[in-house]
Amino acid sequence: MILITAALPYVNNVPHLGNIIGCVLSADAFARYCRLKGYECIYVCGTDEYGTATEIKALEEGTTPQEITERYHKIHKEIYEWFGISFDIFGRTTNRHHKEIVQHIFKKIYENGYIIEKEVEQFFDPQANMFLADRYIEGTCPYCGYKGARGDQCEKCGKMLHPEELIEPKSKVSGAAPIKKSTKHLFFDLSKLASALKEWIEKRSVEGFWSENARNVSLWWIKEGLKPRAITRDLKWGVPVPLEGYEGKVFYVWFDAPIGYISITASLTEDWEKWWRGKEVKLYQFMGKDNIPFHTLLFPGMLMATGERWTLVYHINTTEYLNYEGGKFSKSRGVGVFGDDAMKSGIPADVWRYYLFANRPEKADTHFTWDDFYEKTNSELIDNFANLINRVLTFIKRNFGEEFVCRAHNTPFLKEQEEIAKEIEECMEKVKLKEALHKIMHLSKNANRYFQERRVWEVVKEDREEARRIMEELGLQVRDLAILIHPFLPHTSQAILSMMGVGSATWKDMGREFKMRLGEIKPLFKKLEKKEIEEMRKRFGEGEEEVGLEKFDIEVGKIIEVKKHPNADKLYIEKVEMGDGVRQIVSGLVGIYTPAELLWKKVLILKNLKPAKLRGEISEGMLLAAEGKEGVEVLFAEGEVGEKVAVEGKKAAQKEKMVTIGDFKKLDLRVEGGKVVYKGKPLTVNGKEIRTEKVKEGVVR
Ligand code: B3M
Ligand code: ZN
Repeated sequence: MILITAALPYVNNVPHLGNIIGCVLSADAFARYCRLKGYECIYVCGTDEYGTATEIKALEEGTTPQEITERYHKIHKEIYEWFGISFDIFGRTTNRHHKEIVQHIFKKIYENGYIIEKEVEQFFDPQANMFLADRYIEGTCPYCGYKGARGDQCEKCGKMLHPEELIEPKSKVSGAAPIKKSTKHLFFDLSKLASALKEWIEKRSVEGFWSENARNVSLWWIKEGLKPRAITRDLKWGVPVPLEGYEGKVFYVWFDAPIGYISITASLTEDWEKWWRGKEVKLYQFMGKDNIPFHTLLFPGMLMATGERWTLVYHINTTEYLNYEGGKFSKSRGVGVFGDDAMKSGIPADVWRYYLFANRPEKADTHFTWDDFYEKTNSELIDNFANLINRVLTFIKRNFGEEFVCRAHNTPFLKEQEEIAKEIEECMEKVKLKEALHKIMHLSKNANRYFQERRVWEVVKEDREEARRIMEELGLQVRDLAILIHPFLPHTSQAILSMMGVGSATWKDMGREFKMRLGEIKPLFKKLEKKEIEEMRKRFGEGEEEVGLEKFDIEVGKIIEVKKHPNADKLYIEKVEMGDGVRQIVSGLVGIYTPAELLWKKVLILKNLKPAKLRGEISEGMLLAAEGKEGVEVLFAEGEVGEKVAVEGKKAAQKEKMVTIGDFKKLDLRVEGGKVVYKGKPLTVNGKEIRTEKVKEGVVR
């Protein structure tokens, strides 16, 4: 038995192409494959509806969370239907079974001693009479002076913040100044499960063929030490906490959301327990990479802590990000193709599906570009695949009539194709979707070549029986391709089968004799036109301009003086010797480094940053530091003062033009495996890579 889930999308936004391929579409291909194979399986998904984001959105729009969730649930459902996603159920976490199952699981965890209680101080909005999550507090950033900085992060300079650091903090809900108030919360003590989880992950990741990344990320979290996680919130919109003294509090959305998989299954069938508590079930879960720890640690940990028998994830399938024309999708800026746009595009769902699977971000981020979309659709999907179907069926009908029996012949051509079909099956079993699709296209290419090489249009004039035999092989191929392509392009698969008058076909039918009754043969797709693509490109935004390293003047400087800023607790004022003289830099390193740890050190300075006054002191540039889970680490450099950074031996060129913090953020310099990299390539000074000691993965800011 196979239980398939896709991450439950938050209910307060419209999914874009990247969201769609990341979860529901990928899981759909696998679910369709399982059904073709005759496996007993269900595919469960639904909207994730509780939590702060929904409650706040309702407040902002002057409506109720119920209304918001109704509206967005409908939007999601319509989009997925249009794409042909074959859920057995697309439910909601607000279903009538949810509360009971969430509370049951909580009670078990509580009884078994995994819950601790802590009194914490939290910001409270006295006017709206509610506690505030960090990101609902706004104020001025202490680092760059940006006025609309959020309590968790400054959008302008990208620094991680605590609400305490904001200057003149205000509640985003009412505008009132937040006050601190103490409140108690429940924490789920995952640390008690660390060794059980480690043992389970080590075993499960092998039998369930997890990606390297999913396994490593999960084990890394355990190695770093699992900490108790708050599982309650001071909110109204959620599942109530069934414990005395916790009236008015609800469960944190990441506690109740995964249980949504279970409660939505319960909404589908009374027999839900056979899926979630039975022995023979393999659970396949699809999601974006940022959801990994919730599905490999938190959710399995919760289920383990009940001491009851529950189905734990077998195979986890994750995707990286799909970018749009070199930038990010953004509904608010009108950039990128969202589900509702695709519906209105006039381009059929299967064309989108083909492109998304062919470009599925499996091991690294991939990019949606209109040029690539045009190219892949016209040359791969249409010239290769659709064209084969059309020429074979047309040829049969014209030369042999509407009724035609395709027999399996023992030829080298069919042998070779059979081998490829077997490889496709192996890929599908291991959920290697992109590779499987690639092989299907290969199969179709071979068939086109066979048609061409055998010159049937000539053979049919001299040796009708020989021509018939060749067309029987090719007819068989067309039917088999219709089966193989079904998980990816279900509408197209159906269209091919119905042109051949074949009611339905399953995986077992492949390679077997069948009879076709040809009806009207229509082209499967219409080619995309350059003009149409240009219009789409304009309509959906050009994407963001790429910001290259050459715009940034980064060089080695030596700190020759450090003192504390007279009016800011977090800031130092440094004098730095650069290639062209000494300049003053202000940086927020108090509490992270002592002055002695900085003095006389060589560091990297972004020189052509627009000078800014920070609390009255001028800063002529920025001292670069890495920021990651481990904290903040200054990038110390080994080169000579005045030496520029380079990538692959190429030094950044231009100087004159000033850049902003925002430009620098877009550059996306990061730390990967303890090295500073730009687009995956190490940054060097004087031929030496720039390394970090503490921060192994993070961003440079
Ligand atoms: N709603 C996050 C997301 O959509 C979250 C997934 C829940 S899965 C149980 O990425
Ligand atoms: Zn800032």
